[in-house]
Amino acid sequence: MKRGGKLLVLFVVAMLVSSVAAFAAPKTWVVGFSQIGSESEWRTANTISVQNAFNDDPTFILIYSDAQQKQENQIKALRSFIARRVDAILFTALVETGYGPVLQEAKRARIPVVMIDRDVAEADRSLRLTIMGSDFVKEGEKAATWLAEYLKKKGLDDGRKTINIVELQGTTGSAPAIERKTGFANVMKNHPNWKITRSQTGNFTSSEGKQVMEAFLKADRKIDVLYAHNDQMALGAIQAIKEAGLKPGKDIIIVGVDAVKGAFEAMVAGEMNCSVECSPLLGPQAVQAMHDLRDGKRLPAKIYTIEGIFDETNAAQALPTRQY
Ligand code: GYE
Repeated sequence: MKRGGKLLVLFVVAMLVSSVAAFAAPKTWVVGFSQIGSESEWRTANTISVQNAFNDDPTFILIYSDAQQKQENQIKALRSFIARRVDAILFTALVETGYGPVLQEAKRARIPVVMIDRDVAEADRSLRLTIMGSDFVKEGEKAATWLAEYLKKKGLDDGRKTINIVELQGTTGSAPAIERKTGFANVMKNHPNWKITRSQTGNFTSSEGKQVMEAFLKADRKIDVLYAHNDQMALGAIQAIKEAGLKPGKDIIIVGVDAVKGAFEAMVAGEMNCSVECSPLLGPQAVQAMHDLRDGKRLPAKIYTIEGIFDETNAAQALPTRQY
């Protein structure tokens, strides 16, 4: 072949290769992420997990917005994502209700909304595509089931004597607070001698957990068990219990949720008894869901995280391998 002919063939091949590559390369997607704040170790780990996962994938640009525990800030953030015409929205709902209108706006703008961690209420679920995260009802059930076994093992529950339980609830109206309460109550039905003597929100924070526990202890020291909807509140409550001159983990059995490092340390120190795992490391599955969406795949209605449970018997062994 003449030199000119060879060059032409090479040129055509190069054009073909580059157009195939252009066709195969995914379009860069801009994803708006509306996070609720930084109320707990869990939340911090969750934010970092999502940011890292998106940073590691050059085909996505993540716009992060922190609502600082205010629903109106979240609604504003969602509206600004819609105005910027982002390709998709990742959304953690502070509370379950009140987002209907803004979700309608996203739907009208044809921007898919993927929930992460906290879902909206049933009535608004047709306005979002899917939810990825934990089964909070199951977590509440696991906490109560662990308690039943522990009381039995220690010979502390004869089925007749009243077991006085105080409950520190998460943020009022949030999915994990509602469902962790429901899950615990489901198992309590089998234990008519268990009684929730006091139940109040500590907003998922350590400082409010401490304050509310102080108030509980002032009102009445007959407390056998503390069930906290997250470890952060349990850790605050441990301080209050110590300051009241009682031994956390001994005088009062303490069950939390999340399995964050602080809870492991408290369990190893004998000051907390159990923590039900709730993984905040949702970043990789969020990126996966966005890939699937971009590729036109159908997402499942719910993407559950697989989780365990830890107590005094296995906390020390697991602690060195914990990532959050
Ligand atoms: O348990 C708590 C956080 O929504 C599952 O929020 C999350 C909860 C988590 O503040 O620590």
